[in-house]
Amino acid sequence: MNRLISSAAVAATFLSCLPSPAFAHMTLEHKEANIGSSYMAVLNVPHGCGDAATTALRVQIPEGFHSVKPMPHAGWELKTVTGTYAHTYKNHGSEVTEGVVEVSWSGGHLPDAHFDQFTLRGTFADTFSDGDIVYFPAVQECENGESLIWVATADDSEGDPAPQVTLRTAAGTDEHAGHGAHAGHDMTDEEMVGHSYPVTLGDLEIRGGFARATLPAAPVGGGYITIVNNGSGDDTLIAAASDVAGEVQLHNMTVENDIMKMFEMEDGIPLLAGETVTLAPGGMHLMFMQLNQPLVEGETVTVTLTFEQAGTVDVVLDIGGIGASGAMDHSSHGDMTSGEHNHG
Ligand SMILES: [Cu+2]
Repeated sequence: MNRLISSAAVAATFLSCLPSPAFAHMTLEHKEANIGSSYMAVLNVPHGCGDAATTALRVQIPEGFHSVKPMPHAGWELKTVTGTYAHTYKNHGSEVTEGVVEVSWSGGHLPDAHFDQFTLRGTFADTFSDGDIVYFPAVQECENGESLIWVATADDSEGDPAPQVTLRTAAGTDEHAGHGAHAGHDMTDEEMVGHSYPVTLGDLEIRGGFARATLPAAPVGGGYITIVNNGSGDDTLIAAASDVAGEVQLHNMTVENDIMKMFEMEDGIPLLAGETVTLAPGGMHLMFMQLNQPLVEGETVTVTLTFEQAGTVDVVLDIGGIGASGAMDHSSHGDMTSGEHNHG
């Protein structure tokens, strides 16, 4: 009944689910940075994929780290992706609304026996709070076609840990402790709530929709929703579709012998009367196959869901960070005491 997904592309994306030997992780050389100051992000690449040499490194720039300039690396092709920031930042008095959101170095050859550092410079916005941890999700590609996916954050155990830096209030500027720290956000209530809204279709209520951002050229992505069946009869989510993907499949994950496997739920997702079903990272998910565009943090993706009984409805999913763990990422805007700036 359930068919294991064997696509190499999918396997590569979820390689990080495999238990890895006690390798050193990709880290940032400088573990702390000052809020409102420039920071030299030096990424340590400690090893290849097994014995295979590293041939590319892609790094996603976290929201709030603006005015980014990468350092070229001899023998590697440097590329950047620019985009609009989720917020407006101040840099030496002028407003910054867009900039580099992703950096890649490719076409190089770093043998497993060697070690290297890749560097970019930027500025942490003064909207951060003392103790915030900021992640630089990264994907390391190797000559054997394998990838190491360094995207896991503190509240999300999927994948290998993303390189991280802890932010500190620069000496002598205590204003960040107060509400003034948020002055740069310019957030309205609507923006905090996000674009995703509950949708009612017959007896079904669909809410909490979000997707995870993908790296450019990533073939697949994941989407998540919560479905409440308020009716007295059972229903089944039987299909999903989206303009951004050639196909959207209904997936689940299981762990067999410590290996996480993903499979298609070919009979659909059962929605029993009176029950709530949550699609969430690590479990059931909407799988965007053959993505024809990257899922960009801060944007939305519309998914058409088809139910056996209730019919068809469109839902809007907010696109969170590459390691987003839920639509609740939005609520953290109002509570900057949470450790992570995950500006959805
Ligand atoms: Cu999947």
